[in-house]
Amino acid sequence: KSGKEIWPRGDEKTWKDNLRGISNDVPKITKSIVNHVQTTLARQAYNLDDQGAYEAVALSVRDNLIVNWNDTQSFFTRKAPKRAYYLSLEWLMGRTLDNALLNLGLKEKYKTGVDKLGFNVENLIDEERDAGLGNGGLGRLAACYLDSSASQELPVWGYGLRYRYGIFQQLIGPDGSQLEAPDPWLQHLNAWEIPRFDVAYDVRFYGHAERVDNGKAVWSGGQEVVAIGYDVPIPGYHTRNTNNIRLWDAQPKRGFDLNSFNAGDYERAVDSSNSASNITSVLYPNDNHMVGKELRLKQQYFWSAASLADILRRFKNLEKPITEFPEHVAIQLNDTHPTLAIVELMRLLVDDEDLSWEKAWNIVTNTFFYTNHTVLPEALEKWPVPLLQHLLPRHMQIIFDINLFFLQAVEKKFPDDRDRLARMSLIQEGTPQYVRMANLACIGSRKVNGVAELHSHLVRTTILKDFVEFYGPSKFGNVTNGVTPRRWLDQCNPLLSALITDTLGIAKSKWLKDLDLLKGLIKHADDPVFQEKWRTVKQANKERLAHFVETTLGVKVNTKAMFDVQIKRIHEYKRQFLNLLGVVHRYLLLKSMKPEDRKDVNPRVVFFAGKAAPGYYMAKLVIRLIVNVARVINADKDTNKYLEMLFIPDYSVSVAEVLIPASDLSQHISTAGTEASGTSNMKFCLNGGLLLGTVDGANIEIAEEVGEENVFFFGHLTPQVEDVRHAHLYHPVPVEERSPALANVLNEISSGRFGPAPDFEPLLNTVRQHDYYLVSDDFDSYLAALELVDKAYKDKKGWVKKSIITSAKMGKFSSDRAILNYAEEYWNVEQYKLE
Ligand code: T68
Repeated sequence: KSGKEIWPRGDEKTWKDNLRGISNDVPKITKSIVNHVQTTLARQAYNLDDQGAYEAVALSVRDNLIVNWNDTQSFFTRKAPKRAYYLSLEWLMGRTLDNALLNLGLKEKYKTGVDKLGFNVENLIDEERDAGLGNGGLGRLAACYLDSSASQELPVWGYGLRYRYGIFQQLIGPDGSQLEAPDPWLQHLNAWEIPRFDVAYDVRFYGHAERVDNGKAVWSGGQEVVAIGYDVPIPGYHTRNTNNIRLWDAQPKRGFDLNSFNAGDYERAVDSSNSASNITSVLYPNDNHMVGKELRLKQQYFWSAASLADILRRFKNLEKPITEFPEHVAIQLNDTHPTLAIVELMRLLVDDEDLSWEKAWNIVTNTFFYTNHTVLPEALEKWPVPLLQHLLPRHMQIIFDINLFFLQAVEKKFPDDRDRLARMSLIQEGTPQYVRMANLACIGSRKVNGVAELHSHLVRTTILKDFVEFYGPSKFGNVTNGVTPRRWLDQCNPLLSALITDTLGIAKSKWLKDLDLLKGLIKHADDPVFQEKWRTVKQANKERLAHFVETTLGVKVNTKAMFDVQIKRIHEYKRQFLNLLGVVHRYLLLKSMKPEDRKDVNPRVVFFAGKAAPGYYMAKLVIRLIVNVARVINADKDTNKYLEMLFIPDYSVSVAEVLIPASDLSQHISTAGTEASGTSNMKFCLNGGLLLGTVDGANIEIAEEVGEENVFFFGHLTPQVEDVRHAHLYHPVPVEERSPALANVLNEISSGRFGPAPDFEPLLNTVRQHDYYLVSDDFDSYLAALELVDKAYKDKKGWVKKSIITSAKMGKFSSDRAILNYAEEYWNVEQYKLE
């Protein structure tokens, strides 16, 4: 505590002489790789394949990460700064090797070393399986934020679950339907985790809670499950600072269950393992949709409880009074999934630490921060009271108590307003009652934020309107999302990164950490030589994608065509169907043209990729229709020089890394007001792809930055959406009148021209009937926007200029800006340079 290091045991010199540092020259690198081949993997040079070589290289890089990780952790233990914890049920990490090599600054040396051993580093990088512990934007955002916190030298840890099955593998069946296969990613060696069998906490479920005095209770009985920590080191870019994500694995409590053994029921004693380890077996594959499964609630509590126990233990090592907890700890809730952590901290403080309710509530509401990621009603979490009561009886008591005190305060501020009380209550009345997790997260947090300006505005004026009136506006903020330029530019687009470095005339490590420096490209936007270099890079990335498509799908694509890309989870609100209908319209138009007139048409390849939740019927139908339409269009010799369409199966982070740098145009066309932010829109624009989108989410702020003249906007605006929906319901107008062009497209699909028409009718009817997502209302303006795109693309120089300017003005969307915003305005956490 004196600040001086006390050597714990043995001969200090012997220890220090034998501690290893980073393998930072080629001989050390090859030595370490060969060591791992020989001993860790027990393999030999003569039978080593690419997978084995990948594993040895990964283990060697892991050693370096661990050296930095250890130094970082002891540094922060000594400094004892305020720390922030990012609680996310999803971490969509993708691959690690390339990212770690780039962040450590060792890529070139490893390349040379690996070369000497007879392998190619890029091939080895391709051997790695993605860590797919997330569904989409929310999980990938968490991964970008940890990269940024490490790079910006912020003391931030992540907490999550170590699912044994990540997001499913998507296959396309013979009829074009999505099929799902499990992703047993841990059946291969995972070099990127460190098991911590000594970091273990018991987590209780079920049982009964008995109130004692002073509002306290004793919770006992039920089932106990052990949480074991697995640490995933997160290296910062060009810093030794290495942060941590701690993922919990569920294991049965292995004590000696005498009762079962005595009864001679060995099998049952062993069987308890099933239900315990089930908790971390699989990621729920739904995005933006609530599923009320008991196992999901168990996951949420298991993870919240283990993480809080770990955070509290670390705080207690500081030997500070518990009332100072919020001065040392900030906890960020990534959506409402970890909201039970609020209740768990109340339980720990009141029942275990003997604090009064008021003191405990004061600590809690100064510790937590809540980020909302959606305003879609079907995605807002609500848990049945009977289920919570059964699984977590003490927590249900605490929720009722929080609610009672809260509603008393509301009543005081707004007397005799029963409707308001009913809206703000944590409990939604009915049979059964439900607990509204967004309300709980809101009142249990210091601050609440949305993820883009428009979205934060919608949060304040719709789902949390009453809470803004109660607390005042200062509790409700905005932090527009960001993406890490390390992975989403330098790593996925090395050619563009090199061109940028060359053109800016500054070190890569500088602009990658201060992305506003990209503005230096603006003055070159009219330079024909630079334009040609920029165009050449895009072309090379298109060739790389074409090669990927050819080797994985066996399809050749025209790389001279415009590459038009829509890749994201398949969801009705994201309107992949609108894009598809637009493609069919284009196809019909091409078919109706004289062959000689087609020559003036811009050739286009339209790429789709994305997974549908396995139980989401309409989304799966969209995939099936895309695949069926693609088969017809691609086989049509009249038109396939001008129009091709592809569905790339099994979309993932590493597939995105090939698609994004190759896009000329990307589509972000959600119904206005539905996409909270979007983050792939940022990735495309950063890589010089232009944006075709609605006035929604972060599209709006992207346009503000890059200039409206450089994006293609269309469609109804957010304030109009409610009225249009109302009109659909009460004054329906047939689709033939709303959009004849659309009616024609729907009829062609109905005719069976693109496959089994009756199967697609339910999907077509979503547009013909209520059309909740306004596909018919936006169709004509969508076509008009596509025409503007065609016109702009014909002007090759004009297009390249737009591409350069777009990329140059994307500095705002670095996740470094976002994470520093959280650190300063929310957590009060400071940057610390590792000494
Ligand atoms: C996304 N949400 C938003 N949710 O849709 C997107 N949901 O606009 C935003 O950019 C992104 O979050 C980051 O803020 C999701 O990805 C989920 O994946 C999800 C998962 C489980 C339950 C609900």
